[in-house]
Amino acid sequence: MDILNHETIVAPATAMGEGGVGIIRLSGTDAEGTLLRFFRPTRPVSRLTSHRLYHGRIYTSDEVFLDEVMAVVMRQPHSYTREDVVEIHCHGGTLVLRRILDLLIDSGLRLARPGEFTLRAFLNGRIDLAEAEGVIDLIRARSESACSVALQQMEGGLSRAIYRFRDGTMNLLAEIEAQVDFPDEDLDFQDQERILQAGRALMSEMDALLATFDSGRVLREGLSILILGRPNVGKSSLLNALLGESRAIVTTVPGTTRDTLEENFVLGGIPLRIVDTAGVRITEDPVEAEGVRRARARIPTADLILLVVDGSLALVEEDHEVLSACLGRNLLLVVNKGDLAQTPLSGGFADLPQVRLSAHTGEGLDVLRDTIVSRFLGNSSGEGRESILLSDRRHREALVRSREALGNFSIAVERQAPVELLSVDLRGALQSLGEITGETTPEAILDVIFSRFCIGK
Ligand SMILES: Nc1nc2c(ncn2[C@@H]2O[C@H](COP(=O)(O)OP(=O)(O)OP(=O)(O)O)[C@@H](O)[C@H]2O)c(=O)[nH]1
Ligand SMILES: [Mg+2]
Repeated sequence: MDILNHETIVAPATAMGEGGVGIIRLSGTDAEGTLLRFFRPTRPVSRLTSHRLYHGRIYTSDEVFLDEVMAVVMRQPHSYTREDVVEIHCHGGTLVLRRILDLLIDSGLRLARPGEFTLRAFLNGRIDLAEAEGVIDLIRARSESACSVALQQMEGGLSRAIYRFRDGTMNLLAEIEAQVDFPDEDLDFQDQERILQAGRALMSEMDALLATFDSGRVLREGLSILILGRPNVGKSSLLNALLGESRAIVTTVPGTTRDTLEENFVLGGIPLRIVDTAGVRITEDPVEAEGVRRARARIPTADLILLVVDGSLALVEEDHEVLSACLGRNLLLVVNKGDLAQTPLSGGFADLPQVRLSAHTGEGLDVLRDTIVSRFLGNSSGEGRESILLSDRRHREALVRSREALGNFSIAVERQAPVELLSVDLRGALQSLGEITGETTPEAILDVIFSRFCIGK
């Protein structure tokens, strides 16, 4: 990506499809001039006032009428990109949008790349990188809690924490560098203690933020849950009970489910993808065998496996086979059919973490829901969360590196290493923190981050 280009860009800002209104957005020095070439305000004015919506019509240079629209100019720096931005609010039809877009591109504007408006907002210093990433997370969010996490980040919550770490590290660096002027003197004992204490305080704040990553990741990325078990134990019934609708076919015939079946829903603020599978058994039927293969293939990537058994029957060889296929994975035993007389669990099953329920009556489902949520979020559910969470792997890695550099710094201070060496670790810590907020992020990584955005954002 040519990161410092000043071309004026254009893109649809709303999804291309049918809708009440479709918005086309322009950004750059030619944005207003281009609008004025094709837009005729209903009430002629000598100059458009910034941030005011004008009613009018769009005509091509050959006087072809394209649409009745509302248009607004937002002059820099008070705009999303900090450049001159124009929005044309058209009727929301694919062809209407396409014809106006083509007109603007033919007149010399360039179609924006994914995320290019937000990239410009970042490059022009209106938002930092973590805030820009919050924007895309907000658009992609699949649960209320994921929305809250993204909003926090977009509004600078995470950035403020990172800037606090940066300021703390810079203060340490200033102290150390003041010593460089007196190279023959070591840090005296009092200086050393004070610096160590400040370093420790900083590291424990970092640790506290790092500790939020597991919850943050789960809320942002969601979880994949696999329902596994031998035929007829009630896997599809469990899926239906969790969804509250009759999604999967349930019959008394073992081997009913042939393929994997996926559904999304939200539990305690966590976006979940839950997968029902074919009952695991050895079978001659090629369709069912393929289903079993697909079920097994999901085991390595599931965040949680719900291993379902029929509590009314003694366990059989097939149940043990399923268990051994998911050993070492995050596993929860679901003992189903609790409405029938129960048979005690045997073998290794009795010791597994388990929930007893009835997919028929719904008894025990709440316990299952709570167990799933608390396994991933601890006791606090994701709903109504206000505190700042670290949710992005890239941010976490950078913060871990920064924390390590501070750890090395503390050790070096304790060992009374030469002051010149101490500043190396501190600079490393600052470099890593800057990668989160974008000051020191390599261009190639910026490319990857912004290419995840949609066009027009
Ligand atoms: N009594 C009772 N019967 C249940 C319960 N859950 C499921 N069943 C019955 O068990 C049979 C099998 O249920 P399914 O949900 O199709 O089982 P499955 O594990 O998906 O079976 P396959 O798709 O063949 O692997 C059906 O007759 C269900 O009505 C329950 O909680 N109590
Ligand atoms: Mg089934």
